Amino acid sequence: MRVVVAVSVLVLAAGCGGSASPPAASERPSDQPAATAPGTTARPSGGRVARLGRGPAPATVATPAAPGTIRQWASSATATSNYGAEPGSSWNATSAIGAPDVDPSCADDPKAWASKARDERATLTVRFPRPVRATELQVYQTYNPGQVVELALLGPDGQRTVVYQGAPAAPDGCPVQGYLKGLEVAHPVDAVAITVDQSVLGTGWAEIDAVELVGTPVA
Ligand SMILES: [Ca+2]
Repeated sequence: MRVVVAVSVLVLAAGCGGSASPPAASERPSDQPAATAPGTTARPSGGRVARLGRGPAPATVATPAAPGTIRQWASSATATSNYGAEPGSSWNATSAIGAPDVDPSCADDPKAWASKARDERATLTVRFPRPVRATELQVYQTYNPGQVVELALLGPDGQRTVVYQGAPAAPDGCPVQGYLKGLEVAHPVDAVAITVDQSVLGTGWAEIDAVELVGTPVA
């Protein structure tokens, strides 16, 4: 694995709104309250990975891509663990496909991915239509954020580059857009693996609404 990464990672917090929608089963993710406690962001492990900090307001994230780059939402998704087992079902990995449909709400919402258990470590892998030289990544965390512990960029030929590692840490507010900018990865990227560790904070399900990849298309 050849790794070249120059990153600044930021976690940005927006206002918390909305509450969980209906369902009743006691097992569902809504058993857990939204994370509200302020806290510092995670620290990187190793020198080559990202630095976490506070970011600008969400509105600034919607800026157009730089000339020559494209912005894409995930077009398919799988996970090592899913609250909803079948693709298309509530809280299945497929809930992370496409543009955000939970954000800007902070809510326990079946339109975001959640793992089967509320206290496990699990990985969501999202794929994108076009391989790019990745420059930027956005991860929309819409319930109990701050539990992403690893971000890896994957290439079409099996490449894998870890661009962020850090311990869980409760952020200032919810939802949170975790983002990486200034990425420099030595291979094309067409997928991202997002690992959450829900065994530390005790806040329950970390739900991911959407993932956006920015970069220059690879011919
Ligand atoms: Ca979604």
